[in-house]
Amino acid sequence: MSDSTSLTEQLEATQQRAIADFSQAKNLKELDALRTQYLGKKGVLTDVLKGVGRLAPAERPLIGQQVNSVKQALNEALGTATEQLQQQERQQRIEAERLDISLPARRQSTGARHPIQQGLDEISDIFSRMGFTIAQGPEMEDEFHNFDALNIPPEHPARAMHDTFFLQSDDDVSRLLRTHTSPVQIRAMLKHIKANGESPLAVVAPGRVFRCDHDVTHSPMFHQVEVFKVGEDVSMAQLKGVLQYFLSSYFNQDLPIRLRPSYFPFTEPSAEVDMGCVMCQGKGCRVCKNTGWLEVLGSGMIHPNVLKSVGLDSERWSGFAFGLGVERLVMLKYGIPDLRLFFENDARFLRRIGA
Ligand code: 2NM
Repeated sequence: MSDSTSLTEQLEATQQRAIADFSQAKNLKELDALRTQYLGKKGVLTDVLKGVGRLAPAERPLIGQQVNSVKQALNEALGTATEQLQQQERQQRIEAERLDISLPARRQSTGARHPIQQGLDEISDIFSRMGFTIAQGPEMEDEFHNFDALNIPPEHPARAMHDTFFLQSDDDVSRLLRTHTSPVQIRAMLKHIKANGESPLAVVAPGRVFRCDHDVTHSPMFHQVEVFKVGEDVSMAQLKGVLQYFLSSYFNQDLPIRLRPSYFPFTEPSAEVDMGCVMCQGKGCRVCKNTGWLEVLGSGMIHPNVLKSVGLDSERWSGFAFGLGVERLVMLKYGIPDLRLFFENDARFLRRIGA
């Protein structure tokens, strides 16, 4: 057997072995190693080519051609194997990354407004729809806005240490935690008149208030909504109409209301407002102490001194005003038996009422 015959056989054997090896590569990395092993500078094919130098010059071109065709066959086989392995690896990745979209999602806890916030919002919304402007103000007040401007003189019992949280103050003005949201009303009136001059105004002031009082039915921090309207011919009849509409709207039912004479320093005349008992529809029950009526808010015609204190001509302007406790109204709406539930923040309670 001549040298060239033996080289030809070696080349054929190499080609077969290489193609078989390529097709059995398990991944692209292995395939690349095989490519280097056969076609690399120090590879099998180069080794075979080293034998060409020993051939007679006439035999060299033929072997050269064969080497080229083996290279071509090997490259083709490499291409095919590469594609197959790429396809296979893509398939494996898709399998591994597969998501089970039928699996139920983990529940997200969304939270909810506190029942009191919900009450504040609902009540404010009703007045907002009637055309009242929503106003807010500071929880730390001075005596002018919380007391003087509201016709509460310095000797008035509402000013006693007993009721008011007084605060340490840097200047000679004494600071306190507001005992009602009326100071917001005073600020709203002053601001409105400064900007627009004496002119009609209707405001609702929801917010947190503080009184030094703590027992089963009183919390030192609670919530109020106060409402007023000032105009040239604002009457007690309008007051009663607004109250009737508001209470029926909040409790989602037609409710009778009645006004009983009362006293507040900032209104004259003043009236307590009762509504038909929502627990027994007025028939008499434990909640209304068998009267069929529930006392829900205080009201009246704004005292001339209050109008004067913000610079309104009390001969020309009149106004109605009222204030209510949010905790009490929310308790009546949802049949909540104990004030303390609002402040314990037991998630089970909050979830039942909150939205
Ligand atoms: C009440 C009862 C009666 C009231 C008065 C005012 C203001 F600032 F306009 F004069 N705001 N709220 C008022 C009147 C509040 O709460 C029981």
